[in-house]
Amino acid sequence: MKILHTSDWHLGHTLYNYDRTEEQSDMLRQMEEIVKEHKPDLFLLAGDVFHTSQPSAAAQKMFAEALVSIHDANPQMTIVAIAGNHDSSSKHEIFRTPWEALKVYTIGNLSKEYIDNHIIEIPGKGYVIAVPYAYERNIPDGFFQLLLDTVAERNSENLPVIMTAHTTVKGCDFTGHDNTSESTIGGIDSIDIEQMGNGYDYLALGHIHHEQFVHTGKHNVRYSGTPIAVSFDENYPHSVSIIDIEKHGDKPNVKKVEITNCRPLATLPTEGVDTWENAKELLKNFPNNIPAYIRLNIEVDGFLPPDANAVAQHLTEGKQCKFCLINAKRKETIKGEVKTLTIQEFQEVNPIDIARRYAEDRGIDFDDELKDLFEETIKILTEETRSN
Ligand SMILES: [Mn+2]
Repeated sequence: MKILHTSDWHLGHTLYNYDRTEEQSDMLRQMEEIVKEHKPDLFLLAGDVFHTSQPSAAAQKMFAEALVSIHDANPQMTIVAIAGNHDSSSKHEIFRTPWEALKVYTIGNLSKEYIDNHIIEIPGKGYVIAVPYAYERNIPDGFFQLLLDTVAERNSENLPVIMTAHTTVKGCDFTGHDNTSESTIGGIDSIDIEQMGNGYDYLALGHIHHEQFVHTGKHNVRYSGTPIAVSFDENYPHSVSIIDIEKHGDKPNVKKVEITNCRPLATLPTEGVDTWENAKELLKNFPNNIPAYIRLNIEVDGFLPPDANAVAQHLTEGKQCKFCLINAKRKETIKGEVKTLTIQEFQEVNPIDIARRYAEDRGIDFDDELKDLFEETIKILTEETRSN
């Protein structure tokens, strides 16, 4: 069985108000080409199809058309797409029934009563267990194992068993994600890999944007990562994963197929920080004909000139690149703690750290109990913000 594993398309994403339709369409075209060339039996999209739970009509159209094109590129292939934390679980399932006519399975809701909603059999090829993103407390204990056991009972032919989920597993590399702490990322609690049960041959994960294997000693748990960068800090190569598994119990063979971004996210200078004066030079000298998004990493003594953004914007006029932001770090911040933060710095600080600063400023002891209360509050707020 051959599988194409991808995740976190974030369709409809805008980067500093720039529409990314062109790049996302180009990425989808590459996806189609890869399917044509590799002819997988199964195409897995492990969540975060859209960037928001209220995607625009244009973004939804782009997704629907991409699914049809990807299906047409290899009509006998099964497509499974689960909802991620960015997606609306109920909207993800609206067209579940008509899509099935094209062997496309869109799984958005967690269905405890009817677990067959999560099991897709590909006759003669294998089984897919698809669990969309859900709040951890809504996932019954042993749910993954129950699904795996159900499949094990049916799997008389010893076919490969593939599981897909959108979650954070402990011990991952979070490069490129904002506001991360050891235990949560993007408002999702990290879980131990053991909680995902035993009996799958390959576990295709979504949520973490940096492609990686999760260390289990078996090389069969993997994040495919984003096909194109969602943020400037995702400055690593992007790809989809192609997996080959002969039969149940075999070690999967995994390779990456790189995806290129027709408008890459570039940071100037490429490493470290520079002064505002030097950064202006770098921007001025940036080639006219390279389409890119630009972020400037600047070190400042006090504060940046108030017109810095306008100046940077002006320097890119006539060029194909698009100026996005200045990431200004003050020397004191680089060295250590400061009392006042720039808006930029404020946005980058973890909410818990803001709470700690506030408490310390007022002479309140920010102990573990207070920290837990804050984390709980943030969790509730995050859940409430995610509308279905
Ligand atoms: Mn994502």
